[in-house]
Amino acid sequence: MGVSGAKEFYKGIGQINFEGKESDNPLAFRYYNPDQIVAGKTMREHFKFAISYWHSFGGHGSDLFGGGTRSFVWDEYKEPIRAAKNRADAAFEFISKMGFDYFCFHDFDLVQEGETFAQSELRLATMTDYLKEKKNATGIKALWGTANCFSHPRYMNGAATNPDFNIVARAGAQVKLALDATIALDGENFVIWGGREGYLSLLNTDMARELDHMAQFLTQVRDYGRQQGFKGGFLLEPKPMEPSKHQYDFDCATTIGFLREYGLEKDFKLNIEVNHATLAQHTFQHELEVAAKAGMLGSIDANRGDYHNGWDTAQFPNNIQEVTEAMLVFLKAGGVQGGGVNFDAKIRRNSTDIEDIFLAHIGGADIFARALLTADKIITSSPYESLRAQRYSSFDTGKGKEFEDGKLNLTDLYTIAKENGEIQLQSGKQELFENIINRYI
Ligand code: XLS
Ligand code: NI
Repeated sequence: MGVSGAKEFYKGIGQINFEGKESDNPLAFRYYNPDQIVAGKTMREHFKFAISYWHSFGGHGSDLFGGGTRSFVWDEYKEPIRAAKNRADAAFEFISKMGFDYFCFHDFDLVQEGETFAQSELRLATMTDYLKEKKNATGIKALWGTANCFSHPRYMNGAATNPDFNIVARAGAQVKLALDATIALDGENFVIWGGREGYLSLLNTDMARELDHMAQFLTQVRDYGRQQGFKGGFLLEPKPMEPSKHQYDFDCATTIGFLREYGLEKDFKLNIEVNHATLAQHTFQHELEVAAKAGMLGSIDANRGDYHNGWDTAQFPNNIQEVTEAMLVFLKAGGVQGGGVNFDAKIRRNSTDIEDIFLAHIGGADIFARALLTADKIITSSPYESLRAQRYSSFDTGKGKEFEDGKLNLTDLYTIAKENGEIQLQSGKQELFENIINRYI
């Protein structure tokens, strides 16, 4: 089958367009207007929305208690390359119909892993060429690539942190090929998610040695990529647990500390996922803020968790409060550095209509767009910013300013406090801040 994709997979669904918030059409954007300018950039540029290849074209809906509920037309061929090309055709059709510009992939989302390493290498090379043609024909780009170093049984004790060197080497080989594919596809970033880089039990784990190995591994990945001319960002994706009991990239603060300890902070940034943040007992906006402060806000994996479940449900985003607060941080940070917003989200197991995947992405894009518009209004026309600044105004002049400038020692603080006498309480005004957010939503 040619690159143009002779076959139509999403029959009966046309181009998804912006129709405005009064539209009754469920297959239209109500807030996401790609060319609309907000805070100096178009929405398209702010978000760089990406489709995740694995959930959207590989997720059949299986869970711990049952198999898949969706059978994809593009899986009709048993022969792996034919099936993979079919899947790529479906992916590019879907992304084009959504009007998005990007996709994200694992090596073995593109094609089924082979029986041997050599066979996998060949398959991957074939599919990279095929995707390159499709990319050139459509202009749809790779936001990031990554290697799946967690599904195969060989990685049950970890990949880069496996206690068996031969597995570490195998992971290295796999990452090399995934990075080669990403570079060949002009991928803008390379992600590493360490789903099994951690432990199931600390009793059988030499944590210090494993962390050293992980750093050594990432250093070699970085050096190889740069030698091959890769200029994009390397991104670590924090997640505290699942599938491991404990994962080393627990949250943003932990991951930043790790990167700095091993001198990797110049090349690596973070890919922040909403449901991973909440699994770590943080909010999404907290994680964005931590990364932004460190200059490491690289990219976003958009989804949401469930208030009542403690696991990674990876639902499509639809919590306007959460995303609006996140967009406040996003706008103030000047957006993400080099990355975008990848929908690392899956439709529910009982969502089995062909249109459901469209509805999910439309909802996700609309929530981000609406939140961006709201956050921009809050910043530009509400008292939010000035109220917050006001809380710190005692540091703007006088002794407070001297403290910030490092000109006061502990004895100076003692003298000032003694002279001050009793201090008047200053309200935190939390409810006022909350009301302002709600007013603009
Ligand atoms: C899983 C992760 C995964 C990464 C890519 O929890 O979010 O999907 O984004 O390996
Ligand atoms: Ni993710």
